[in-house]
Amino acid sequence: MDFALNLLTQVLALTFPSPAHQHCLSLRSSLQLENTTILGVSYHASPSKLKTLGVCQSAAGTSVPLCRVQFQTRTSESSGITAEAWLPDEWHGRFMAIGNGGLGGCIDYSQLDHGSALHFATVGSNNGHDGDTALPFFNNPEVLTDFSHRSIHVQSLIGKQIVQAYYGRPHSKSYYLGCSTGGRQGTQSALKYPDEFDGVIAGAPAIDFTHLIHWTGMLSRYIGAPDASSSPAFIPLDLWQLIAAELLRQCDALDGVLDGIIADPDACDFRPEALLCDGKKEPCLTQAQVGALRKIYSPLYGPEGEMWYPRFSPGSEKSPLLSFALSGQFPAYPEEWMKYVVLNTSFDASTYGLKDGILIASTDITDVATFSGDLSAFRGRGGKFLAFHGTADPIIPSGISKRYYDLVARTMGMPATSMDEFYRFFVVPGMDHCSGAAFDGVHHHIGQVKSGANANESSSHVVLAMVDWVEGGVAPEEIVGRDEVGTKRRHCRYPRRSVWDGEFICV
Ligand SMILES: [Ca+2]
Repeated sequence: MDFALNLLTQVLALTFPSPAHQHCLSLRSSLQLENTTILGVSYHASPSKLKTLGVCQSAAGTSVPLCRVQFQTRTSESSGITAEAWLPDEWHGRFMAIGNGGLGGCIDYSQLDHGSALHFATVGSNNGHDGDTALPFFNNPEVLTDFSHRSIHVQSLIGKQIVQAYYGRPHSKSYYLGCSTGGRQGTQSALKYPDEFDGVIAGAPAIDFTHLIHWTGMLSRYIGAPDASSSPAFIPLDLWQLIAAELLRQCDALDGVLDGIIADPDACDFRPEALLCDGKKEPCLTQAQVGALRKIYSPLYGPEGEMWYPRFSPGSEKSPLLSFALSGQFPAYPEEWMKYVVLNTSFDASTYGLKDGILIASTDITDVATFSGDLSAFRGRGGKFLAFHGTADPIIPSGISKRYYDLVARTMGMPATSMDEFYRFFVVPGMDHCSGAAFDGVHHHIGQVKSGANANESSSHVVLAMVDWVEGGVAPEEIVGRDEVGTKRRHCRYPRRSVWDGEFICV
């Protein structure tokens, strides 16, 4: 019966398309956009499974009635982006651009769905190349430029024109939502294209990117990659459970409550010596393994002793993403960066070290680093910046978001009370990279991704909180996170910290 009804609905829709449907399809012939080819226009009245563009995933889903526009825009003689605009029937007048992850190259379909379900006209692109790889950067700085900063700019420029053409009026306010590389892209947009967005939400940003790439390689080298099996410092992945338990023993209570979460990793002065083999306890760590841990849990410094990158975040050891840099294999990101961006085609991971970090930083011709502290133009046009970062993130430590906040405050000469006016950073205790958690019972739903646990009030939803801030002048004091069963926990804005006093409070 359902099937017959469904079929009837589809036949009727094809025979008698609704005005929204007809208007959507008319974009095929009416859209005239600079340097742009329209790849496809389709209308989806009910939740649909879609065939995707690119190589990252084969299918995606819509959840609200919308018009889908797929397009390609040239960004130079030798580069271009592939992008999609999802234009919901129930549009609240707002534009949203979404970012990418890793080495880019994947349209984030789940966030297109998230944005359009929140009634934003939402646009995402492939970041200028297909696939999560640095290979397309090889001998093509224009493709690297798209990755560094241009793809979000161009997808927004064209996306806003599509919005105007479809709805017959321009958007009211423009927003950006991204995490990881997406967090870096949002930060870069605020720095380089300050007029593009009224509100930027930057999660777990891959800022100070050149040092991040180097740090990822060094983490791996500390335990002996790529010849880990013969390295005395190698720590097999199953031994990390022991390290995680010892870290909790030493640091869980520092925030006032034994809950399996180290709310403030900065306060944790980990002493791995406690796990040294002494002939009595098993399992245990050798002197070489303890030495590797000391390096992993210390910041990374440059040749002059200058701070390059924060340390691995204590409390993130149970994450499934731990193996990203600490499997014993040399990680793909620094290896590809050395080969295809630094152009060291005879790259040898077994000699990777400081010299490579210097090379990565000194060959950054497109400013992929994204680590300027001058957001004055963005602030001057009334832009709002909302950052969030989980403390159990083993790929990008939350220390980098603190470091950036401090850099902006110092560069612009602003105390925290003035920073609050345009830049708020929320630390999310126990959250893994961008979302999720390494173990149960953690509050990690703050509206950054579409989830059944999202509440529809702005106090617990970063996107709605940003809308209130930009359009209502109501800045978020704290963000309330939720777990799968809806239990709440308050997440504090930096530099305040979350501590237990019968309940979680921000001090
Ligand atoms: Ca705790």
